[in-house]
Amino acid sequence: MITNPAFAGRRYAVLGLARSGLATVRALVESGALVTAWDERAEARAILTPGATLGDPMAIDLTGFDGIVVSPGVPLNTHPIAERARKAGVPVIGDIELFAQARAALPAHKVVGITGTNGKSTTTALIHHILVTAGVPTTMGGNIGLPILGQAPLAAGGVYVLELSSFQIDLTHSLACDIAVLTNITPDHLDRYAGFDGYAASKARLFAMQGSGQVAVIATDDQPSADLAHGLAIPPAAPLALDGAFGAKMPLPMPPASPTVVPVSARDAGDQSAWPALQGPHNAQNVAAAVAVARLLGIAEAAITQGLRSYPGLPHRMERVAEVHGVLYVNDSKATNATSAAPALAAYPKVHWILGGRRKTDELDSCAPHYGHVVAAYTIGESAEFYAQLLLESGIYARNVGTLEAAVRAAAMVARAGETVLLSPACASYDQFKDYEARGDAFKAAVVMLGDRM
Ligand code: UMA
Ligand code: ADP
Repeated sequence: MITNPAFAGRRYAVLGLARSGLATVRALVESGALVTAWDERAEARAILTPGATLGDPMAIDLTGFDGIVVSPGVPLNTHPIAERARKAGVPVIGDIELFAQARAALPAHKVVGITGTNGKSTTTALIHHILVTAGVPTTMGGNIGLPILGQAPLAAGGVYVLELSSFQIDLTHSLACDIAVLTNITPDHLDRYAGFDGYAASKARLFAMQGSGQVAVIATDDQPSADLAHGLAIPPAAPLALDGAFGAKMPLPMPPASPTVVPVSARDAGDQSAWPALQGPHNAQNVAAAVAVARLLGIAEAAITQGLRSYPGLPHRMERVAEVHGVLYVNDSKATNATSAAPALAAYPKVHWILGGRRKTDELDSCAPHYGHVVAAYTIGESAEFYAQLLLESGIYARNVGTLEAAVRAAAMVARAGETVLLSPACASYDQFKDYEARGDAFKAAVVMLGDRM
């Protein structure tokens, strides 16, 4: 667990008691802080850590609190806690900000922070794997599912590899990553932001927190990412002189220095044939970013090569589940937007495509170039009818089957040997499942049932 003696005696309210909230409460209590915690779900409140007290930050007096630690899943754009905290003058922060504040008490280390719409987890896990291969003390955490405060502190010389979602960046104010990485920016999470520009600005804050001597590794394959790299690379403008009182020119403070920008591209990755778990153009982008980071950290080329070869892949990302009667079943539940479903469609020539859920956009434009690979589509969840109609209009045989189990059964009835049944939903899971992992597990369970029946 990562603790910080500087937290001792401070008062924190914690809102949200799932993975990140629980780890936060434990780390704060262990650090000697006074913690009042809450979750809207009674069952989450029931497992409160000893040493903390229960209290709803919407109901208690917030005067004197040092921070309100909010889980990334709490929608700050609509939740009234933001306004209540502002009125009380208490900062709203997340567990990553607490980690940033705890860094001073940790042995000498480096932090690599990875953000982007797609490819964050793969790039995070790949960098971590290369570091492990090279024998560097390292741990990974953040949006990848492992709260960072719950991890053991690293020995001197260690590297913390953090996957950071926009939600987590919004709750972070002082994390100056030694290396910050951007994989790409395409539309996502538009329910949480004021349009695409608001979402892109959230990603940009990770780099705004860096300073000189630190490095921004940015994949510049899409325009918004290229624009961000360009903006950082331009040297800060000379401070303007303003007319002060009595007509004197008043110098303004220099803007903070920017990090050094290292642009990378999917085109840099080279021959992918020796890396079984890193196939497809999207993984070329992830490899390019991870290799750039490894080189910046001084990792030997032999360890990088070995790491790329032996990287095992992550569950729920183009995960080969089983082959039943020559039909391959692939779980790509983590493809929660159209841009991330596109490479999965591109990867297989004859696809029975299961998609749908809580949709992020009203189009599937990035998937359209690969419609030639789709034998049939099976739509599920609250967007089932919408996407069935959209695909039918594009000339694809599509059927609203409602649930994931029904989709697996329907696809299994018609799929022929050599074809692929692919769950790559292009949507969030929250309409029918707890999260994308539960959806992927349900897919795998449905495939196992098929195997039993056949
Ligand atoms: N809650 C309230 N009041 C509210 C809203 C929520 O009390 O108004 C409670 C909920 O009941 C729940 C908790 O707050 O108990 C919300 O927790 P959470 O959704 O933040 O769940 P965690 O388990 O803490 O997971 C979070 C990240 N979740 C989200 O960003 C939605 C996890 O990212 C992350 O792995 C974890 O912290 C550890 O750092 C998951 C994710 O889906 C993987 N991320 C999104 C994505 O990748 O697209 C951004
Ligand atoms: P994230 O953590 O950002 O959601 P993951 O590495 O978990 O990203 O990959 C999620 C899905 O996005 C995968 O199923 C894959 O199909 C797709 N994907 C992975 N990397 C990229 C990338 N660089 N660009 C576009 N899509 C990607």
